[in-house]
Amino acid sequence: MSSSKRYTITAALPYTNGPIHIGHLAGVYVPGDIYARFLRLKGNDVAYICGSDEHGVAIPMRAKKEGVTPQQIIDKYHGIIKQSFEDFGISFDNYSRTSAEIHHETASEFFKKMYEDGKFVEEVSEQLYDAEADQFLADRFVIGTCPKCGFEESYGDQCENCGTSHNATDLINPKSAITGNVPVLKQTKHWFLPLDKHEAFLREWILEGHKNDWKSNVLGQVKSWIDDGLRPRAVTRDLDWGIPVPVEGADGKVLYVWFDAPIGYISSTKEWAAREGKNWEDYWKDENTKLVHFIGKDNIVFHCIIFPSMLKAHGGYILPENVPANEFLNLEGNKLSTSKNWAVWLHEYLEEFPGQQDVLRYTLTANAPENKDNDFTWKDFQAKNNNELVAIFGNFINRVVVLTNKYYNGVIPVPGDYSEVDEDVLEQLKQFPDVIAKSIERYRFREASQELMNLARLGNKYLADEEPWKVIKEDEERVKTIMYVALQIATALSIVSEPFLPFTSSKLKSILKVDENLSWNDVTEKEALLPEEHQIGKAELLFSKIEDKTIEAQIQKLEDTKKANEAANKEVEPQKDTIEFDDFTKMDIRIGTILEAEKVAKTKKLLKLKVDVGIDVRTIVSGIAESFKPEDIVGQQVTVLCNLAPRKIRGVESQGMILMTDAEDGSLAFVEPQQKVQNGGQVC
Ligand code: B3M
Ligand code: ZN
Repeated sequence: MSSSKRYTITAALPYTNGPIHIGHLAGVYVPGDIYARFLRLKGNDVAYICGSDEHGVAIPMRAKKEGVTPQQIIDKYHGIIKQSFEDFGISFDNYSRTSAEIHHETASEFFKKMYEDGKFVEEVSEQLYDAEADQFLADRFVIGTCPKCGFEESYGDQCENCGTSHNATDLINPKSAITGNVPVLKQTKHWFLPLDKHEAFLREWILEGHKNDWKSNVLGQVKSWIDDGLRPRAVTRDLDWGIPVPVEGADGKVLYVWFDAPIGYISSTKEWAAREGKNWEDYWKDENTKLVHFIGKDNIVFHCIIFPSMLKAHGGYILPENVPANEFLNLEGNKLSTSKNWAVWLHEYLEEFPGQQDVLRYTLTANAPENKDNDFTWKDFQAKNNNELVAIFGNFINRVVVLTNKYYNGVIPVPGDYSEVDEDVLEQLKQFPDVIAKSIERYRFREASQELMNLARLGNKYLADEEPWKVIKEDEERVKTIMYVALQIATALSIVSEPFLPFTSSKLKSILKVDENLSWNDVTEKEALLPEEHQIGKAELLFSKIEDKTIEAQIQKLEDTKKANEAANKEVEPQKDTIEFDDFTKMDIRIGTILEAEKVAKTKKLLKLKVDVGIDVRTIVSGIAESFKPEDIVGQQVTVLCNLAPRKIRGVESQGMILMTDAEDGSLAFVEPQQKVQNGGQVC
C-alpha cells in the first residue's frame, strides 16, 4: 500500500437502544480503529467516521419498555455510547448522530434526488397491519418465521439468524411484537428501491471485481442473496419515528432506517469536514479515496447490496473498496444478547477495570471472530493479560527500563561492536513493521496482533539469552551493547503497538521519552530509534496481573445474570389439582422468626435453622443456603408449615417447612408478612 492516500473508514452506526458490548467492539470498532490508527501512522489522510443510529423501530420499542420517550432513549444511550468509545480509545474523527439536523437534510436530499431521477418504484401494496395497535407492522414490530432459514424469531426486515433481508410480508406466521396479534393486510403506499435492476452491476462490481480481495464470508453471503434473486425493497415506512419522507403524498411516512442510516456516514463526514475546514466531497466523491466499511456480518446485505445500489443510483459517489465484515463473538459459550443482558458492557468494563482498556483491546483482537464466530471467556481474558501482556511485553519493557536506570541512570549507553546475535536481532526488528503492516492491510488483525507480540517475544528472548545482569560482572562494554539493542526493540514496540494498544504505546513513549515524530517507517529505515546519550524516564508497570478472584467475580456476575434471565423467562407453573377446603384446613401454617442459622456440614444448599413458631422453638432444615448467608437471616420473619411430619435431612431432624418463592433475579425469597406479626400467628 503506497503512502499518502486518502481513506474514508466507516464503522457501523450503533443503535441507541442500548450500550456497547464486547461483541460490537470485536466485530467492528476495534478492528476499524486499528486500521485507522495504522493508516494515520503511515502518513495517510484518514477520516474514521461513525455516529449513533437513532431511528428505526428498535428505539420506540425500547422507549415503551422503559416507559420514556424515544428522544429520552436516544439522548441516554447516545451519551453513554459516545463517552464509552472515547474512554476506550476508539479514535473516530467524528462521532455524530442521525437525529442531527445535518443528517435529516443530507438523507432528505439524497432521497429527493433519487426520487426526482425516477430511481424508486412507487407502489400501493398490502402490508402487515395490527388493527388493535392501529399500527403498520414492519422491521422489529413484527416477528415471524424466516422464509430462508426457518428461524422463528425473524424480524420483518431482517433475519438475525441467517442475516438475510426481506419484506415483512415474506414472513411465515407473522405476529405483532406490539400486541401478539396475527396481523391483517392493509393497503398503503411506499417507495421501493428496485434492487433487481442492480443485479448486473452488483455481480460485476462485487462477484467479479472484488472476488480476490473481499473476505470469503462476505462474498459468500452476497453471492447467495444475488443468486436467490434480488427483489424491490421498501425504503419508506408508516412510522412516526424517523426522517419524514420529503415528497408529496407521504404524510405519516418516514425513511426506512436502513435507507437513512448509511447516509449517516456521509452526514457525519460533512459535519467533521465543516469543523475541520475540509471538503467532505473529497472523502465521498473522489475516485482516489478508498472507502472501507467496518461492520458485523448481520449488516453485510445493507453495506454490500443496498447502500452501494443507493450510491450508484444517486450517482457521483465512490463505492466501498472493501467491507471486511467480521462474524459474531459469543460470551462464555452463549450468544451475546442486549435484550437478555448477556453481555460484557463497555461502560461497565471501563468502571471495573480502570486503566486496562488495552487488555480488552488486545484480547478482543487476538480472538477476533474474523472468519468464524468465536467465544470470549473471562479465563482467556486473564490468560492473555497474565501470560502475554504481563509476562512477555510488560516483563521485557520493565527489564530494559530498570536495567538502563540501574546501570546508566537512564542514559542510553554507547554500544560497542555488534555480535552476530545483535546483528540478527536488529535485522529481524526491521522486518516487523512490514510484516505487521501486511496483515493489517489484509484486515487480518488477529495475525497482526500476534506479530506485535512476536516482536515483544524477540526482545524478551534476546535479554533472557544475553543475560546482561550476569555479564555486567565481567564485561561492562558488552552490556552497553546489549542494552542499546534492547532499547531499540523497546522503542520499536512503542511505535508499532499504537494501533493495537494506544494507551500502552503512549505510556511507553513517555517512559522512553520517544521523539513524537518517529514514524512507522522509521522503525525499518532509521539506524537508531533512540540515540546514544538519550535520557529515558523511570520504570512504570505497563500491565498488572489479573487475579483469579477478579475473574471469578465477573463469572459470578454472569451467573447471576443467567439466573435472572431464567427466572424472568420462567414459565408460570400450571395450577395444581383442585383440593377441598378440608384439605387446606389440615395444614397448620404459622408466622415464625429465625433465631439461629448455620450451614449443614458438607452440603451446598442446606441451612439448619432454629425457628420460634410461637408454639415452640424448633429445628427446621431449609434448602436456601445458595440464596442467603446464615448471619443475614437471623431475625427474619418467615411463614412455616408446622404440622408437616418431621423427617431427617442429612442427619438433622427437621420439624416443619419454611415457605419460599422464586425472586425475579433467580434467587429464593421468603414469604414474609406485610408487617410484624407475633410468632405463632396463624395463616388462613
Ligand atoms: N444500526 C447496527 C446493527 O444493525 C446498525 C448499523 C447501521 S450502519 C449504517 O446492529
Ligand atoms: Zn433466516
